[in-house]
Amino acid sequence: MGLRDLAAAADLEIGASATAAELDDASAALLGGEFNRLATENDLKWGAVRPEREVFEFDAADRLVAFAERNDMAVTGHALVWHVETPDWLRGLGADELAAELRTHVRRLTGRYDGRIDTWDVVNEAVADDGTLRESLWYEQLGERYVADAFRWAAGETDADLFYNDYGLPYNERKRERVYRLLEGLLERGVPVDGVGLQLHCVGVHPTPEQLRGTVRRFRELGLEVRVTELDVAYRIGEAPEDLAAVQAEYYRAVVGACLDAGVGSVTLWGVTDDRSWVTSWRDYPERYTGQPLLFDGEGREKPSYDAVASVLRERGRD
Ligand code: 9MR
Repeated sequence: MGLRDLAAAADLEIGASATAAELDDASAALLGGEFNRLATENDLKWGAVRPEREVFEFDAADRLVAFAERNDMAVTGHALVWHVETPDWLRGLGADELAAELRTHVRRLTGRYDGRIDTWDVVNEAVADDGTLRESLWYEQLGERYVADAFRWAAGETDADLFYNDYGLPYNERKRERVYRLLEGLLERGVPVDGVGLQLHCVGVHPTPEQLRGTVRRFRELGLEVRVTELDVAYRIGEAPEDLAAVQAEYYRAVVGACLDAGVGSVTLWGVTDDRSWVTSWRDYPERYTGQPLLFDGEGREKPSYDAVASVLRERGRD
């Protein structure tokens, strides 16, 4: 039995991110066979969809969504507002024009895929590591209101679940509490937020199962759904265990177990095979970090981490 069937029996969704370019790779069979959620890793970012002000480029995202439908996978659209991947032409705009472009963008994307993309990362990484609102193009020009506006505009066009997505929340208390207050404020004002996504790039910092459970509990106090949206596991060189594959597998087991304990209903890996992971193209790799952060190696072979995830799902699955 593959991961998606084991996960379903444990009441968990198991996802992976992908780009349209990977649909031509051998790993596409793993994506469709092992996972039941697909997150659009790059193809719905501003830089991909809006290379020019007048251009909307949907071919790649359309291919991903069609692939997901053929393989009976749910789709997460990632991401409507982020401080990265903002095309240069956005920088020349004044506040009113920028707000109008954001509104057009959010409405166009959510409307186009209504009924096909069931979850959107509406706002990604709006809070900085020091617990202040991140000084992005969006914040500097539009102020905090861009966050509420983006959720409201999305809700106007789609029935999809609307998520706030961020990294570092289980171990960075200042950031977590600022995100909590941000979301609490939005909910008090009736802004349509459905959930919070914990990215969980465990690259160097590995939150404990207790930190993870505590963070899930904290956000569930707000009545929000909590998902793990971008999971991968790497180590700082120098701190990396000798038996990397075995230690990584144990950590995966602990994380997925903690998710199930805490009532997380959806866990998404940030990629399928190690060779295509963002970690292997990251500027600090390979000087500072080990690679191989995922469940399948570059040849598409199942790693000990795959077996660990499968076994924890099997243990928790219904009879
Ligand atoms: O994995 C993504 C990589 O291929 C892109 O080059 C990069 C910049 O767009 O974004 C990576 O994904 C990021 C995600 O969109 C937001 N959270 C952090 C992810 C890893 O950097």
